[in-house]
Formats: sequence, structure tokens, C-alpha cells
Amino acid sequence: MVSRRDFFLGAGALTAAVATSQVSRVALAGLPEPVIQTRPDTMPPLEPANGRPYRPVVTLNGWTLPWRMNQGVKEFHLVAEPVVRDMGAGFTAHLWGYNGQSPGPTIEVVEGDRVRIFVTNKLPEATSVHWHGQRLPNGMDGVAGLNQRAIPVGKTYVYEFEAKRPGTFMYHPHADEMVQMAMGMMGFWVTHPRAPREDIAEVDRDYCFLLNAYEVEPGSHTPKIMEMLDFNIWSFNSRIFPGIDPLVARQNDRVRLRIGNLTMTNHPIHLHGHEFEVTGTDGGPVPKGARWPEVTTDIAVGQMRQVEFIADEPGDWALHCHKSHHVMNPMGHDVPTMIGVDHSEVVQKISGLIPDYMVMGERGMADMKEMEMPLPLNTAPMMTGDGPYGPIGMGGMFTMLKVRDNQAPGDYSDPGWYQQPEGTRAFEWTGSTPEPARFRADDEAPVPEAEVQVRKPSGHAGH
Ligand SMILES: [Cu+2]
Repeated sequence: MVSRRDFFLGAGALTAAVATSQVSRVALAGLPEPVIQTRPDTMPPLEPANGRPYRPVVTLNGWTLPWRMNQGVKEFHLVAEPVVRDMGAGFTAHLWGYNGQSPGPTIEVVEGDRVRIFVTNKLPEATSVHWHGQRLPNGMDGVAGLNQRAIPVGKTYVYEFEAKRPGTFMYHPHADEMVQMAMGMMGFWVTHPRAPREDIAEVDRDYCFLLNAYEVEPGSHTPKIMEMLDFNIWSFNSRIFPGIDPLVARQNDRVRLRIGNLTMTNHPIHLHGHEFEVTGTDGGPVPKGARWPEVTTDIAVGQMRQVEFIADEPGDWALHCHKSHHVMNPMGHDVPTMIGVDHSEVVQKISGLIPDYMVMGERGMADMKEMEMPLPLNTAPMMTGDGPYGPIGMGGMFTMLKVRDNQAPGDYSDPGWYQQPEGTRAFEWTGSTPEPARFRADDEAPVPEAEVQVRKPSGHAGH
């Protein structure tokens, strides 16, 4: 749980000590004590203890940062620091983040709020924070060198601005970006609308998470910071399947997903069993007349997408990136395609030279799901996770939307596996299977005999 050191929700004494809202004076008046969270669990929504009311979001495998109300200003304290992130599936990464976690905590405010964020730099190099998508004074935009001096090691800087428009945003450094983002420095920001709006629906469940990617050599803990394109860890909020919590909904809930992409490639995020609409971007709400139904939305680098749907189909529905190599965990990818190659005689010859030689891939790679291969000490199985009907064989950017008619409002706990009604599951055909009719062209132009004898996965002989 949050170790909030019994401070934030009733910070009367410190509030009284501050006499002015000017940035420089306030910085002298005492910092809000930072709240640190070290567990990777999905925390329940943080109901606002003061200020304008709103319906809080739930950060997938994350949490919302509590604030101190100081003479009408919401004060947050971010600490940029090295963290250890349990990424799930037996894999732990040494990252940089904020307040004990990577990604950092979600910041939730309301349109019109005056916001003051103290940023303490406990990294070994200078940093800054850019408030992606916000309207703010130029000097608060966080580009080191352009808008401000980078925050030196050990120093605390203060950012202050009004949260001018509602929407889905994020924060990240704009100093040594390639290193600091490769190390996991990022967080989510949600500005809730001050009053009901026609183009912003009130939803029953409001989930948010960032897409992140790392390059970590199997067996090691620290990302390779000079990697440009070839990443091997694909994660939702720095967690990989099956370490990502499911998104839970009560049947007929209106659900919003807010997703931001801070990786170096695009991610087509796909939801099964439902259609959704993109209702907003980091540029603001999409006008209702400009929305269309989708089941996949591509989220490009540096973009945020807000999608909404009615969770009216009970079940366990996959929610994942549609790039198949993004729903896998680390592997060596110099593996040649072996589908159809008959290894049977080769194995004995090679085994004499390499005792541990293992044949893989002649029927596709699905055998990896059940194979208990010895792994280096700190890495995750490439294809993993068990479902009610066998191995799921996924990794990376994959989780589930679990819709239940008996999930209580406000209950975010995992309801377990869906009990499918009798007679509604794919089943084995046990009748006869006639030979398929062939096109006449097959007879007229036979394919020349190939040099390699090929065996199809079904076992039927072919050419
Ligand atoms: Cu992807």
C-alpha cells in the first residue's frame, strides 16, 4: 500500500505556514513530504479529499499521487530517482522513475486548478520535467536549456501553472531524453473537466496506462540506454504479461481507457469482443460527430488516445498490442524459420557435438509455451501465462478485459476466469473429414519436385 506517512490528507499545519502563492517564496516555505510507493499493484482510485470533486482514474499497475492543498493550490512532490521495478513474470528491472516506481505516479487535477509541482532530482545527472500537452507559461514547459536550466543533481525545482484544459496527458524529462526515457522516466497526467460537458462522458471505470519499451539483456537488470530501435521488453506501465493486472468491468459499465505511447514505435491496441470510439487525444476531446467505431486504434510515438465503450459482453476478452512481436517477452531473434523442416535425422548427428542441442520451430513456435527451458537468472519466459483451457503463450503488451454481471460497482479485484455458459465454446468436430476438392490447375501444372522434403504441421505429406 501507499506509505503516505499520515501526512497528505490533513496537512493543516504546513498550509498555515505559507503566506503567498509566489513560486519563489513558496519554495522556501517547506516542501510537501514526498509520498513513495514501491509495490507494482493496481491501487484503488484515490478519491479526492479536498478541492473540486471528480471521478478518479485507476492506473493499471500504478497509483495516483496524493497532494497537499495549500491556500487553494494543489501541491505535489515528485522525486526523480533510481527505482527497482518488478515487471512481472519473474523479471526485475533497475530503472529510473519517480517516487519509488516507473512509471511515476499519475497526477490527477481538475480543469482550472492551480497546480504546483516540486521536483527533486535524486538521479546521477541533471533532469527536467515536460508536461506533455498542457497549456502553460513558456518557462514551465520543461525543455532543459530552452525553457529553464536543467535541474542539477540534488536540487529541487518548482513548476507552477493552471490546468487549463481537461484531458489525457503525460509527463517526462526533456533533458538527456534518450537515456532518461529508455530508463523509464515517465508518468500519466489526467485533468478532469470542471463541469459536465457534452463531449466528455461520465464513465463508470476510467483506466489509464503508458506503453513502454526497454532493451534489457536476458540475465541483466539495467536497460541498454543507447538502443534506438531494437527493444525486447514491451510493457503496459512497465509490466509484462502475465504480470499485468486485468481491467475489470461490471456488465454494461461505460469504460474509458486512456493510453499514452512513450516507446519508439507505434502500437495498434486491440480490444476483443467490443467496439470502441476514440473520444479524445492529448489535443482534447474528439467532437462527437468526428468519432467512428474501431476495435483497434494505432497509438503513434508521443501520442495519447482515449477510447470508450460499453462493456456489455460478459467474458475474459484479450486487450493487446496487435504487433505479434510485442506480445512476447525477450528472445534471441536470430532463429531461422524452421517450419516444415524435418529435423529427425539431423538431431542425432548434432547431439554428438552439442549435447544440449534442442530442435525447435519445425511445427511453429507454440511448443515454447510448454517447454521448460532453462532461463538466465533475470529474464521472463518468451511465451507464457496459463488460462483455464491451457497455456496462453503470450508476453509483453497483453492483458484482459474481464466483464462480469456480478462485479460490484467500484470493485477492481480480479474475478478469476470466466465461466462460459454450456454450449458456447469452440469444440472439436468428431465427424468424418473428407479430402478437400482440388482446383484443376493443380493437375495441369504440377509443382516441380522440391529438393527438400516438406512435412506440413498436420502431418500430411506435401511438396
Ligand atoms: Cu506494440
